[in-house]
Amino acid sequence: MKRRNIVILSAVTVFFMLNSSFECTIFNKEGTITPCFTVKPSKGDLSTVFTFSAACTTIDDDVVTCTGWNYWWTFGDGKNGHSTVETITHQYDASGEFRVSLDSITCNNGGNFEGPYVDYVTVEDPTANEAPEADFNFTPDHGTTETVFNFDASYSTDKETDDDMLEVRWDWDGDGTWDTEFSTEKTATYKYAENGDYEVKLEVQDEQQLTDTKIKTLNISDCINGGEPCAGKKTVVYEGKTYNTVQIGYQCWMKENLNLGTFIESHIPQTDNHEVQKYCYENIEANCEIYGGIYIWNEMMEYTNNPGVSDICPDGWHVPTSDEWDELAEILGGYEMAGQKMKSCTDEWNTSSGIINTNESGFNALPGGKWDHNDHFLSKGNSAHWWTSNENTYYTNYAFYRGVNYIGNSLIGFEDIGGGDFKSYGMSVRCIQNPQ
Ligand SMILES: [Ca+2]
Ligand SMILES: [Ca+2]
Ligand SMILES: [Ca+2]
Repeated sequence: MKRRNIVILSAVTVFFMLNSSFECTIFNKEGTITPCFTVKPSKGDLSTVFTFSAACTTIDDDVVTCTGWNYWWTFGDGKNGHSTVETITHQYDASGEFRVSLDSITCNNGGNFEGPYVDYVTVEDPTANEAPEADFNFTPDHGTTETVFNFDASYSTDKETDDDMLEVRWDWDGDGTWDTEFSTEKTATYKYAENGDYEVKLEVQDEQQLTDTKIKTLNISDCINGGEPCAGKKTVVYEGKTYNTVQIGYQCWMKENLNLGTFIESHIPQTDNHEVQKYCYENIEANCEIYGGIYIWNEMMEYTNNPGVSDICPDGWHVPTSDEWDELAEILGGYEMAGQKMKSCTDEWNTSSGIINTNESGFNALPGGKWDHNDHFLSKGNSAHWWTSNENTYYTNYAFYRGVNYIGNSLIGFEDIGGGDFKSYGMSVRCIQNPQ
C-alpha cells in the first residue's frame, strides 16, 4: 500500500502543478490536500457492510473558503458513491477483490481535488472455503509413564490453506483443556504422568478460522508386552490349531497353552484310550479356546514317564522339564520376579492385589486356574498352573508344576520332598521347542 501512496502523491503534485495557472482561489497553495481513506473491515463476506472513511485526508488550513465538500467514490463492482461527509458505506453482492477509489473531492463553491486514491477490499464467499481435515499419528502406539510420545499432525489437510500455514493445537490428556496454543508447528512430544486410557484431541484451523478435530485413544500402562516370535517359526500349526511362538532368551516357547484333543466333561475320567482328552474350565468348551485344555499328568505324558520325550506336544516340541522351567526363571531374573514378566497385562487377571503385570517376556500367561480330582475347577482369574514333565520321585503320585498367581510377582513351584501336586489334578500344558 505504501508504494501506491507514493504514486498517488506524485499524481496529486502534478494535478496542482497543472491547476496552479487556473483562477481558483480556494486552492491557494500547492499540495494543500493529501487524500486518504481507510476501510473497515478490510476483509469480509457478503454480509459485511464496509465503511470507507476519508477522515485521514489532510486539508491545509489555508483552504478555508469551501462551503461544503463532496466525496466521489468508485467501489470497484461497477457501482459509484457520493457523500457530503467523510464516510460512506457499501455492501458487495459478489465475492472477490475490489479496487476502491476515492476519485475526487470537490467543493460546493468550486475547486476540487481529483484523485484517485486507491485501496482494495476483499470480499469472501464463505461457501468457497471448506473446513480442513484433521489427522495425526503418534509413535509408539502405546507405552509407559517413561515413554516420550511423538505426535505428528502433518497428516492434516486443507483445500485452500497451505500445509505450512495450517495451525494446530493439542489436548493430549483429553481433559477438555487445550495443552498448547495454536501453532503452525505440526510435531510435538508429550509424556504422560499416570497410567490410563487417554483421548488425544487435535484441532486444526485454516486461515479463515474454520476448524476440524480428530480424536485418537492412547493407552499408558505398565504393560510392556515384550517378546518376539522365534526366528523362522512365527507360528506352529498342530491338529488344526495355530499357536504363536515367543523367543525368551535361548528358549523358544509356544505363546499359548495347548488346546488339543477331545473335550469331555470333568466327571468323565481321562484314560489311556489312545485319544487325547481334555477338560475345559467349568466344562465350558469356549474356556479351552482362551486358556487351553486342562489335562491330568498321565494323559499329558501319554501314560509314559519319559520327561522331555513322550507327551502330547507336537513333533519337535515337548512338555518342559523342571530344569527348563528353572532356566526360564533364570532368564527372567529369578523365580521371585519371573511371574510378573510372564503374566499377561489383560483383564482376565484379578487386579485386586494391585500387582502390575508387564508381560515383558511375552510368555502371556493367562489365569486359567486348575481342576482337582474332587471335580472342582479352581482359581480361574487368580492363577495359572502348568505341568512339568517330572514326577516327584518321593511321592510318585505327585508331579511337579509351575504357576503364577495374581497376588505376587513370582514364578512358583517348589520341588522339595512334598512339592508338586497330585498327578490326578488337571493343569495347563505349555510346550517348548526341542533344543536346536
Ligand atoms: Ca479451508
Ligand atoms: Ca489437556
Ligand atoms: Ca486319553
